[in-house]
Amino acid sequence: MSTVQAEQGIEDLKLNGGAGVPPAANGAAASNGAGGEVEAGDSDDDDEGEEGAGKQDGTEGAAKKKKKRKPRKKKKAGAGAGTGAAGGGAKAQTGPPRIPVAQLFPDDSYPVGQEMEYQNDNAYRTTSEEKRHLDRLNPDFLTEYRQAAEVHRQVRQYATSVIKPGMSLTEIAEIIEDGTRHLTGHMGLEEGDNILGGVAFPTGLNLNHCAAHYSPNAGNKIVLKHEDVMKVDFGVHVNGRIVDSAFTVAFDPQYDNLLASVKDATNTGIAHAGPDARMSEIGEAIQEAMESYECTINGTTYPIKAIRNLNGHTITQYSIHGGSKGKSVPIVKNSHSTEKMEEGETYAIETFGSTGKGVVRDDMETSHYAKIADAPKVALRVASAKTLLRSIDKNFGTLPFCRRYLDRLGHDKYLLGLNNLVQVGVLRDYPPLCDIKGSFTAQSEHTILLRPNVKEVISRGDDY
Ligand code: HZT
Ligand code: MN
Ligand code: MN
Repeated sequence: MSTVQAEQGIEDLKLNGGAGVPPAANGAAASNGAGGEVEAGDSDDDDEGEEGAGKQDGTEGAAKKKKKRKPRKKKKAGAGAGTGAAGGGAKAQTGPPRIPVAQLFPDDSYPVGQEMEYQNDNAYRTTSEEKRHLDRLNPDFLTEYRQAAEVHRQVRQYATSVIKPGMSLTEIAEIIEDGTRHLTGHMGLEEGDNILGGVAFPTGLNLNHCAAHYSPNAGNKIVLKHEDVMKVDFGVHVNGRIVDSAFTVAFDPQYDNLLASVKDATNTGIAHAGPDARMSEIGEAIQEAMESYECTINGTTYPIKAIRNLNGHTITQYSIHGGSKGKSVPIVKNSHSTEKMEEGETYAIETFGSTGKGVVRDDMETSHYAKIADAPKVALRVASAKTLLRSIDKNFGTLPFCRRYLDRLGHDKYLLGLNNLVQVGVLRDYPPLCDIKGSFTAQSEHTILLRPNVKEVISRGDDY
């Protein structure tokens, strides 16, 4: 048990307390069922960062001017109302989180995410009887997504409250993963349990110039420092319905604008998403929002660049990247993509900002792996590879996993077998992705559902 857990013991935490409505949730209504919708054209205070990154209408004072590098068009489609998810009436969770959300929300009454009306060409969808009918056909998968999202909110609320300089990355990852296991009710130690629900992919804990896919392996002694900027990216699934959402933690206020830039960029991407939306236009809007910020760190002012080789992505059941026909959501313009979004799809809208080159490359030791869904069946000649693959099939299927999850299942000396599975094309490795040393990166990510008549930001909370 971690020091933090030992010190805190099990005490009641009031979840998502009603008072904590963030600026982004101005005008927010309740989350369950009615309410939560954004009025068409309600761009009031839409999607600005919590630190008051300033509006683009020329009303901001001189004090705020330094925060933005250049003005940008005021947005029309609001990512306006927050959800206040799990607000009034929700029963208390413990700290650390240990009560399955199924117990806290009887009869599958999980909070609805942030529902946003479609805009412009798609405005008809809001009232279309046909679209509203289609929307009623799908209650199971919606309930599963909402349950997974509620677990994500409760776990991140606890994690955010306890993450402090001095904690090891291993401790932080275990807090998040153990919280996810308890709240989904899937501890993942029995055959097949992980497939029913639980941890959807390894917890990414990416420091400073590293943007994605870093998770500690066994023996990792890295300790979080006051001056670190850490991207926390974790996934929760219920019956393969994956909620993929990430935020950035920093203790030094010098990073405030960097953090605000990615929140703004992600909310801009969400606002532009919808059936028939062009990927190229979403990428352009995201980049414009992100690159309107700059950030001064230790006396040097950096433009914030959108990381051009990182993307959002579709999500399908049990597939974090939407399988072989998966689509990418660019975060810069000039992406040659001619693709469009379509009704019924699920997207992870994620954006990354950097003070460095704005490009990532593979760096450091790999922790993340996943089966290649359409991999050819090959005869395995390494005994440990066979054993390992049987276990991967039973415990993860096509969900990504990391070395610590193999350790936890009791595997030992598996590295040769693991590398063999990568080498023969059964597994894909996902090495950490980092910008240049000395740079700082931030990330913001939400999962959204393009329902027939409304888009639902399933992972929205009163935090982000
Ligand atoms: C891969 C492995 C994992 C998907 C994005 C991502 C974390 O960069 C198409 C576009 C978990 C997720 C993924 F273990 N990746 N979201 N959250 N990483 S990705 C990708 O490989 S595939 C982007
Ligand atoms: Mn993610
Ligand atoms: Mn993602």
